[in-house]
Amino acid sequence: METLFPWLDAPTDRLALRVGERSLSQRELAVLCARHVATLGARGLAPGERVGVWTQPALETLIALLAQAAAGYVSVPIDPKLGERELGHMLANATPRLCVAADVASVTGRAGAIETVDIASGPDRAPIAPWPIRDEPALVLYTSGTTGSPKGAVITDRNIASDLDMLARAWAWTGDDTVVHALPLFHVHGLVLGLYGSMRRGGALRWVPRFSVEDLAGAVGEHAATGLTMLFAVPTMYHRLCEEAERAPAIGNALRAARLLVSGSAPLPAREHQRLERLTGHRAIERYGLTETLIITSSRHDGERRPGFVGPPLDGLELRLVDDARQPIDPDDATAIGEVAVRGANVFSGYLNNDDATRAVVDADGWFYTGDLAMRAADGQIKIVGRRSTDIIKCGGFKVGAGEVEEALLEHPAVAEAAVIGEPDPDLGERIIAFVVLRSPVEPAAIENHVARLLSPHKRPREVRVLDALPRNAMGKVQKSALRASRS
Ligand code: MCA
Ligand code: AMP
Repeated sequence: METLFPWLDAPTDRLALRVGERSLSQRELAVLCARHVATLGARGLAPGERVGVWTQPALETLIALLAQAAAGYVSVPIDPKLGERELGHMLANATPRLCVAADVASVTGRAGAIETVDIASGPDRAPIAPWPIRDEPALVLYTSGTTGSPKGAVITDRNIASDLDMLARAWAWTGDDTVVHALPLFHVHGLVLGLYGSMRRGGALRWVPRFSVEDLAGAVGEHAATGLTMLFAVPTMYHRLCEEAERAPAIGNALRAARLLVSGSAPLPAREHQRLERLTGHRAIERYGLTETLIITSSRHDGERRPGFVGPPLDGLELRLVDDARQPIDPDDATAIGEVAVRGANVFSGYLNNDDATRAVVDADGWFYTGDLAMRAADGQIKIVGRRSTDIIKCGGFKVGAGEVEEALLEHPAVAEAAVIGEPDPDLGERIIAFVVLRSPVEPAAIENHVARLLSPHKRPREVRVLDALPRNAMGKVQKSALRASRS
């Protein structure tokens, strides 16, 4: 019988998790996981049911997310910084029976009628009964589209296991590795790769709940001094690490001691890749994926790490580039651009309560269409060159739909029209810029605060520009290219 985290049946005294000064061995973690599952059971919850997890910066958050995956519960991770509009949508869509939190007091009342209880607050119980992988839901992760509210991607235990095992082969990832990261736990990168990846291999995770250059580099240096260490980070974090390492060689030296530096969630500019190598001696491993597909390409631990490329497809899935009619383009033409399509056990089972959205991205043959445009070099390396829709913005590695921000702007009584674009930014990759036409005078700061109340902090426009009119074409459609051109 295959389980997600095989060591849970026979835990040892090896380090499993560390957050700040608190650490847990596998044996201690197994006890706390069992206690958490007993807590859910005492509330009448059975495996297969959805449980909201407030992803607060505490060791307990990791315990809940691990225990629930190990015992067949469906976790719905909730960013504690969600604005009220997003939170309301998510809870109405996922309808978790219960929420759990490390610090219940700080979220009291936020989930409306849904009760929130302490993680692992029950009495000690027997170990978790081994739960076989059955291709049943394990996670609902919310991800933005071009319009409307975020969609809940349902990811199964089989999706997680298959993707993590392909990555283990690509990176020679074993139980001897400690992963260090400072990523949030409500997305694939920090949760599936960071937590579930380390735990599937039987290795350790050092989680830095709030990113700072010093804390992250310090944690890497500490673990790398005694064992194999991989750093998982988004390009914005590598950018900030490099900026500091230019001034403080200790930062570069801490990273130098790692086994692998892995970058993903957004493009790592070739220039940054080369700067990172100069400062740390490491060529970063770049990998590419989506919430719905998990990771689908990566450079290999023993292969070429070519700046500007995201490596070849992982062994074990099918990837092809297709034209506008979703027909494969000539695989031998290294200059042809096509949309990335992927098929395999890693592809999600659909969006929760949204079959139309699922049908729009998965065809009858099981191919998932990513919306990303790419070229494939003669040796199979993939280069991401853009997106089909310019209404998707990647800011600090977070995906933000322009439409969702525009809807929030339009809810402000003084805003008559709104258009949102992503503008290139050396730190964030892209920064969110809003253009508005007003029906009554108001300070741009008031509009920003209004969006901040409704949506997460990373969806807030960095700048709100007031225009007399939005540029529109003959059909009345806003010309975002003209807005973009007005900034350059
Ligand atoms: C932000 N702030 C603002 C505004 N915007 N304040 C005023 N006006 C605004 N418009 C605040 C923020 O809330 C924050 O406040 C402070 O300004 C700094 O913000 P920022 O520059 O954004 O930096 P940061 O908060 O330090 O965040 C940078 C970050 C973060 C740590 C790199 O973007 C991050 O954690 N990214 C990871 C994203 C990720 O995990 N993506 C994975 C998706 P305060 O300091 O008070 O909070 S999964 C995926 O994509 C696929 C599968 C994949 O490939 O991995
Ligand atoms: P998300 O919806 O947050 O899962 O974001 C997925 C998107 O992030 C993909 O469709 C890509 O556009 C982008 N992405 C992830 N990794 C990379 C990468 N290494 N290079 C370029 N884009 C990336």
